[in-house]
Amino acid sequence: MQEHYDFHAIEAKWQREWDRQKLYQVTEDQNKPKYYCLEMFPYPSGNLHMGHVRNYSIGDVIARFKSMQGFNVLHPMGWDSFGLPAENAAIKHGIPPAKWTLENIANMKSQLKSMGISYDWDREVASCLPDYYQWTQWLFLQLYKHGLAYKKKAGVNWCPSCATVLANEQVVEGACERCDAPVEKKALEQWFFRITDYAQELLDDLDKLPGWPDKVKTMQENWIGRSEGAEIRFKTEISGEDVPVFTTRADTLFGATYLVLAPEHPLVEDLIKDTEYARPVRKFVQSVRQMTEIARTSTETPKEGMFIGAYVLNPLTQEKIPVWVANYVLFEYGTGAVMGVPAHDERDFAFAKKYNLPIKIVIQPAEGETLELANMQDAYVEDGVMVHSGEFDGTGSAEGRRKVAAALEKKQAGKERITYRLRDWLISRQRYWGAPIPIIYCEHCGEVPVPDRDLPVMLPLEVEFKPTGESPLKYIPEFINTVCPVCGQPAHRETDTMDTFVCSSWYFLRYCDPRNNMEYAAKEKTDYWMDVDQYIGGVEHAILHLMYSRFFMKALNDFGLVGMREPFKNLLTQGMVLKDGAKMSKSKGNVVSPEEIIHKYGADTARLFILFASPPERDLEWSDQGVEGSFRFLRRVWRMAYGFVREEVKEPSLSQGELTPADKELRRLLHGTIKKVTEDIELRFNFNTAISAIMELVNGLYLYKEREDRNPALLGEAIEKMMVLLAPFTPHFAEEVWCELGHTESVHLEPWPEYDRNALIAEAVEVVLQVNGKVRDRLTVPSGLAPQELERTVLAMERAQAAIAGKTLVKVITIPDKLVNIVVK
Ligand code: ANZ
Ligand code: ZN
Repeated sequence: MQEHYDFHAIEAKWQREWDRQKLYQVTEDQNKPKYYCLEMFPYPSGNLHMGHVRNYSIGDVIARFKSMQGFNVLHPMGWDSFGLPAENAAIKHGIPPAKWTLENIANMKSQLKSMGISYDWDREVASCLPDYYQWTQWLFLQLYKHGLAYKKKAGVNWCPSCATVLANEQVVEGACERCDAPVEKKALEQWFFRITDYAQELLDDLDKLPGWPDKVKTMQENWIGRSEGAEIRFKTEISGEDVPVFTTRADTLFGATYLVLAPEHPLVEDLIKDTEYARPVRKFVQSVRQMTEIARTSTETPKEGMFIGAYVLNPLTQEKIPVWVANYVLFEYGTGAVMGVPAHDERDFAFAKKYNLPIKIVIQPAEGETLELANMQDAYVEDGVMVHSGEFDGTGSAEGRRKVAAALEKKQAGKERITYRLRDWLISRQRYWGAPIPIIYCEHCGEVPVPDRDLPVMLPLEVEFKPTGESPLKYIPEFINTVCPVCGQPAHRETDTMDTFVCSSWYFLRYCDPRNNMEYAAKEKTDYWMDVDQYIGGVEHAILHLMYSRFFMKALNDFGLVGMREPFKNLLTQGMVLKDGAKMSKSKGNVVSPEEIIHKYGADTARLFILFASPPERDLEWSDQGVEGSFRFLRRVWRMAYGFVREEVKEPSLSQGELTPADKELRRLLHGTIKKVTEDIELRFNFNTAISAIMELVNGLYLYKEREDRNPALLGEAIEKMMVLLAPFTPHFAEEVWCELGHTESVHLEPWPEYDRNALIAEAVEVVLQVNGKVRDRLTVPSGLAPQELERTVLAMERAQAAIAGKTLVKVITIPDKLVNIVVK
């Protein structure tokens, strides 16, 4: 063994060796319990950042620990490698997206390898490669065939100057990120997945995920946005057409003084056609369409609206109320129309004040002051008692909602209804670097799915990015022109590609069977490995990625392709890596590069620091001293091991009977550490406290090592066990020392140590109990108790209590491990 801890040589050597031994390769093994440990696969931006390092270090501890506990652990890695940055790089630097992406993957892979993570690299997948996206396309077709993928016109962000569709992220304060032109909404044919079919189940099943953080479940719940209310159908005064509105407050129906249609509502045009309102309303509608949804729903945005010259009738009172259009009503939510109840809704109140619409109080507080119009400054939005509501007067709000809905239902003018905020998932992108949507358009046969045998629809690699802002696919005749699979006539391909969230909604299934070229994944393999036992990633994916993956799982289960309906049993969302209190980011210039740290201290030090500095869910403050401290700790352990290997003769273990009190104390420390580390990892993922327990063990070992009467066998056993405990955290270091201790098999194949319960119990001794100097009894107590501890222990014992019963305690004299003398009066 070398005196110097040469982490460079050690880490490189073991990485090679593990690769050679295929140490982390797994196959299905029915005789072992499985454990699927998964970290969110990264976008190959080119370089690992500390957030990645943290994510993968956490995952690696769990994977290694579970494997040592005897589980058959699946721990894969891959690349979420379609997406816009590759196209931007192509436009900027003229490098083809495929080349740019594959080079980045190669670079990040070698960085990942230098961290010594226990991935089964044979299962690596890249979503941008045909052997992967073939199955993304196949899954699209499965959804299509089951009616879950469909096309419809939808409003998209449109930059008129670039003549292109923009993603929401590319709209900065209502303007195009690239050219600053104001962004418009434009209706284009788009592809959707019908995730709303699963809205209720996606909500209900959150209750079946006790292993998910509550905050993530709450975010999903809010995103789904279930709202209970009623649909109420007003009728247009002249044509008698139905105008349904969605409301959560059917109890306020008698207070509706106007009705608002979303500007996009098709009825608007019907009602204004050939009237004097046509021109100004169209102009207004146009201006609202240009606003983004965020701007429209923001409380900051002034509410704007316009009377459109038509009236509707209240279904219960037949009262005639005016119809308006306004920016604050969204077409995509509910029915795209609302009844305006200014007295009981904040927005309606502001709107009515602004446009001088009547305000009618129809709910009074159950207790306290009665509302009066004259001094109302705000809407009264609480529940209360219905007034000015005909037969419903005196009814409480909650009951009133049900009764009004029932009355409407009788008249066939409404019913109770549940609405969700969740919308269908818009998956088409007018982009090049994504999985082509496998659809063909034929003049005779219409929309034709590409037959399975013709998959994948290959993404052409030789492309030119023209400054039109449109997808280059539109300019590649060889791509567009094809023949119809049904009639054999010339036809053309869909040029839209899929949202990259589609690729990442099923990658965890592909890992179960990554090289299968007959199926997306064999069911017997997904049956063995799924669900993911532990998923680890950033909270930024708490909504979309996790929701989409859950949707996929449910749909695939309905198609009979997988055996379960939820993909991720347990979820750990790790905190951010901060420097000087702010998130590490290029724009803030406070980035510490993992490569540099690994170069300077080695991967084990980097991992140890990150795992020690804070528990996984919390944010982690970067500290150069902390890194230095972790490095010093490893050197200290190294010196201990080195001293042992050099100086001590290895002897067979001694039997318990021959152990000195110091030996026993060391065993107590060792087994206490095993217990603590095991529980900290297993029950709480508290790697920081697990590591500090190991640090205390090292201190104890140093003290023990100084003793003349030290027992080398015991010391050796403790150092060995410590390497096993360190193996998940600092895998190269532990492996090297383990090897130097004479082992020929990897420490990572070692079973996780069990602690010895008996070793935890302190040894017992007999002490003499005296009362006023006279021997009364002999008592058995744990050895090594300090004087006050001994006093407390003895006084609590029944036999001591009996000896002093009825007397007054004066004082207690103790001699540790020997005697307790109680002085009484
Ligand atoms: C009348 C009313 C009276 C309302 C009242 C509220 C209070 P949540 O809980 O978010 O579902 N609304 C319905 N559809 C809308 C749309 N497309 N765009 C904008 N607003 C819409 O809220 C439902 C309430 O939001 C509905 O209940 C409706 O206003 C409004 F005292 O109807 B309410
Ligand atoms: Zn055809």
